[in-house]
Amino acid sequence: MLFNAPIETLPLSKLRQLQNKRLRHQVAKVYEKVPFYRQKFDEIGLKPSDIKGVKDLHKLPFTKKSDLRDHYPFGLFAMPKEEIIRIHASSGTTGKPTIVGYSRNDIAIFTEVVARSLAAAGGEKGMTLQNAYGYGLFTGGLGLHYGAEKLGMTVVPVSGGMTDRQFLLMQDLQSDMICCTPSYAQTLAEELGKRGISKDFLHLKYAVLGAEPWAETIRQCVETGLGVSATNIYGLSEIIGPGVSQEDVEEKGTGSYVWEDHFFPEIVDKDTGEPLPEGEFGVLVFTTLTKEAMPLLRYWTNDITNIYYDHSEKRTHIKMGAIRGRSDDMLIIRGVNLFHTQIEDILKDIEALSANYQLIVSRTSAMDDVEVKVEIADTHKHLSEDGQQEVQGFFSKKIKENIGLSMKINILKTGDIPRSEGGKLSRIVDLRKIK
Ligand code: DLL
Repeated sequence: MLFNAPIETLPLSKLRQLQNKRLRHQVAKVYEKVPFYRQKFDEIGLKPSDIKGVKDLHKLPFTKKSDLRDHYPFGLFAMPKEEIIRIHASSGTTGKPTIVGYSRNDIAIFTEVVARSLAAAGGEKGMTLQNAYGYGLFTGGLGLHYGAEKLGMTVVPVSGGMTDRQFLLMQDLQSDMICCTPSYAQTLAEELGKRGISKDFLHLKYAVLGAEPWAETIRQCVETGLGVSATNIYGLSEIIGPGVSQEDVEEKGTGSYVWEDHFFPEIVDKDTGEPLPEGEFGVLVFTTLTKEAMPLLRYWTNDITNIYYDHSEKRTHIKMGAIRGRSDDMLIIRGVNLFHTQIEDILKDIEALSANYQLIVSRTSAMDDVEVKVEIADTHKHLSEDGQQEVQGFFSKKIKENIGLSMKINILKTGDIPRSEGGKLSRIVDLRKIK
């Protein structure tokens, strides 16, 4: 179903006109309001009036996650604090999160794009949505919540985890749609079977899955296990949250529509930054066209995919393929973004442990597991068993508190983490295969 047919089917020439107008306005505004951008423009001798439309985007510099970090927390905001009505956050490369802010109008846009997404996924007014994305600083919970309400769905804000509760509510409230990470949907599918609950007792028809990479085998497992039709929802906090793009339930496997009247996508070469032709794989870059509180020009997502028009009858907007990987070392563990530097940040305050560590990521059943191998500090090499247990417990608690994930800790003797030939210690060993 189309939530906003006039926009979703706007002829491409009209869509371009709208994007060009919005871009000119956005560029002028960031130049005026955000010293970071003004300085960047001035450095390369670029004037806002040089940007006439999206064909001039390549003239603009990229914005990267490190720029957000360097201007933490509010340095890239284009509005005074009184106009900001909500804050969300995602993981940063250091212990500090990446902060994003929304004006009242930004929240209205967020709500609109999620409503469009849920309608494309099969949602309709009157249906019940079980929202199993985490509520809080993560954009998933509240993002889906507001969009579903706008569409007229009955939202059950159960948040993530608590599998028994999920099944109870699903049956008693007759939820029509569930949204959660694909790995959690897979867990639900497997647990349902284990508990001997027949999917005939469920009323579920649709699942809206995102926040981490997934692929066709997971789709099959979830669809068969829960008796649903599962579609992809993509997004990132810096651009708005979930609802940057969404797959249509009747066009599964052909890519996700990017709501390009608000978020203009480009694909660029990961090494040179040069724009790539339609269909080629590279780094996905977004320019926000309407964001007020924290507008971003050419934001480098680090996600690798491609974009293409498939000239489907339904909508005119461009589609993006599934995310094939990332061009940085961000891991996504059970939907939570993780940089290994966050572990480093915790480690540097624990005297008994050295800075030699390695994260081993694996997937048993549907869930991701992380083991942290860390070598004991030279100064503590004679630490007793009990002492080591205590350090292990403390480290594990700090990880849970700061990152929100439980990890297995393994303390080793100096030199016990294998080095490669050059003596290099790989920080990440990712044993997961996402098919
Ligand atoms: O994950 C927003 C979201 C919430 C999307 C709920 C979908 C559903 P962040 O925490 O900022 O935002 O993480 C953004 O997650 O750059 C991708 O690497 C990854 N990601 C998000 N959706 C997908 C997806 C939310 N459908 C980062 N497929 C992005 C693959 C995804 N990766």
